[in-house]
Amino acid sequence: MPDLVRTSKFLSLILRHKPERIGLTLDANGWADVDDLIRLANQHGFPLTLSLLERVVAENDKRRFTLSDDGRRIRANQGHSLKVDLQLSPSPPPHLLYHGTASRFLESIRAEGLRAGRRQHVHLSADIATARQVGQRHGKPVVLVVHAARMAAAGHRFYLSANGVWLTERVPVEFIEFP
Ligand code: HQG
Repeated sequence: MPDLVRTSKFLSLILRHKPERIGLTLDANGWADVDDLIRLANQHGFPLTLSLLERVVAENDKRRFTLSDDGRRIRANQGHSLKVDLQLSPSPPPHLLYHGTASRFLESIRAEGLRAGRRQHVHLSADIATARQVGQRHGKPVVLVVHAARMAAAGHRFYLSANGVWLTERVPVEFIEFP
């Protein structure tokens, strides 16, 4: 696996799910100190350098991570299972958004709508192609249409992550259009 991909996967694990794996702590907003991260990663056998980290932030296909303006802190833009407050402001969503899932989940989604599961939010895409790629990770992809503007009118909040993923707490079944 190329270094950048391996580093991106490592950073996703540490900055979204398990910082304790290397003895790191994140602040309430999900930020980690860059020097601590590099030192602890190396202590735990992952060869991380500042230049590798900066390349992952700049070149990552989904722009998964952000460095603070002073370059001293880093966090994941979305996808956390840890309870962190990304301090995103609610944004009015487009009329329609899309959710990529796998066919084997459909029966359960029809019964209970879309749930965040172990993550903090349900992830929605602005375009069908992206949603299809997300669904493909889980099996035979299916793209669901989410009536986002109607949901917002009914009081549901939407957030746009720094890397363009739409987030909401849950999607009740009446707002989902199944293929
Ligand atoms: C499904 C990637 C049964 C849901 C992507 C999904 C995304 C249900 C799976 C980000 C359900 C959760 C997140 C219900 C939802 N019953 N299954 N009621 N409600 N599901 O991985 O959206 O590469 O936690 O459809 O680009 O697939 O990591 O979420 O299939 O933005 O940066 O439960 O991960 O980004 O799977 O993906 P996940 P996701 P990264």
